[in-house]
Amino acid sequence: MLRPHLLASLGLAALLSSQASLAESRQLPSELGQLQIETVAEGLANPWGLAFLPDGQGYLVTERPGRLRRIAPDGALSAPLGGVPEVFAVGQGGLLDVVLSPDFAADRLVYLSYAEAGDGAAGTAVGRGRLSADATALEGFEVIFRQQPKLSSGTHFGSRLVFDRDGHLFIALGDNNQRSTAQALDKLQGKLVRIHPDGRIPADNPFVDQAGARAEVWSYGHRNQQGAALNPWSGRLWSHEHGPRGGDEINIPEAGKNYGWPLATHGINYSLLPIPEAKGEAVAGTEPPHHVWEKSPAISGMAFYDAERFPAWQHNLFIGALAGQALIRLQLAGDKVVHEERLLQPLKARIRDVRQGPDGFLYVLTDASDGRLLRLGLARE
Ligand SMILES: [Ca+2]
Repeated sequence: MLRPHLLASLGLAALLSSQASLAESRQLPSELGQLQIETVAEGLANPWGLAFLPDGQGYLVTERPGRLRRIAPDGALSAPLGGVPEVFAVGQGGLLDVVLSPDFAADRLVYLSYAEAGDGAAGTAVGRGRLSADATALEGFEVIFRQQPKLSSGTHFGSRLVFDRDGHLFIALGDNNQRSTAQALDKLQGKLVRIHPDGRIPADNPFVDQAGARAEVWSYGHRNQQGAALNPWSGRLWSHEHGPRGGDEINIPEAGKNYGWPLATHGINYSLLPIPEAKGEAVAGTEPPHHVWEKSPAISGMAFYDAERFPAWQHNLFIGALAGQALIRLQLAGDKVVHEERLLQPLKARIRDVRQGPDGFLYVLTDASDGRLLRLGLARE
């Protein structure tokens, strides 16, 4: 921990106490150099997902209560965009992830994941709409995926959206806080799903020919995935998920495999009682986590760094921490995690999302009723 006099000398007291100072650039020490922090925008209501519009047109950001906004390059917030679906904004539910189509320059399609009400409960849904020429609305929004059945009363919706290099759309989901569903192949809770961008199911998905299984499923036994990204060096999808009390984990999910929840876990219930289904940390027939935190940082958002701008960050993986109030930097050797550093801790901010921008800076969303979009870089020596 930094001592109070050191905080003062770094100007952090001013940063924490004065809104006006937020627009200024601040620096914090880090292992790889002085971390430079700029506030791009503030006044965001629990921002959840971030996408970069091409040609310097700014950013799209979701706010969990159900609004999609454009942030201009100068940080000005637009009015909420029209054409966004009604969301179930209860608990962890609401408007969640946002990604642009891989062919956005031609099709202008924006994909959203969100919690959707129905049948007396709620579940995660995914849809897409065309960004209007003036960027004030999504046109022709259509739902391409629904998590069925709907089982959530407000928790564990996931979710992240990632396109792979072949144009498949991966949807990382949660178990709706209904543990046993993660092992039930006829339900879409606790699954990683793979579909085509129009919602059709790829013919080579692992369970397409298995009776009683949902053909959308890519992998199962996941608890609540709030981070996923394509590894730029291997082309493979990585996802991470919240454990219960302990046991947050990263997986590199392979087709048809079982990632364990709730049979295998490194955690226990928040009530401190054992999880009834749990048989241990390693269970035959289930895949061990690629990386696990015995004490949960409560992870959300995920970005591999492969840009030229800050060579020191090359081959690192950045993950947000909510309860842990940090940006986690994981140094990789190949796929292996070899070192961890926690950044931004003096800000005492819950980090919901992290992305590498087209300019090579890292961008972070803080989860608060007055949330911020931060831009991070390393100061030149
Ligand atoms: Ca697992």
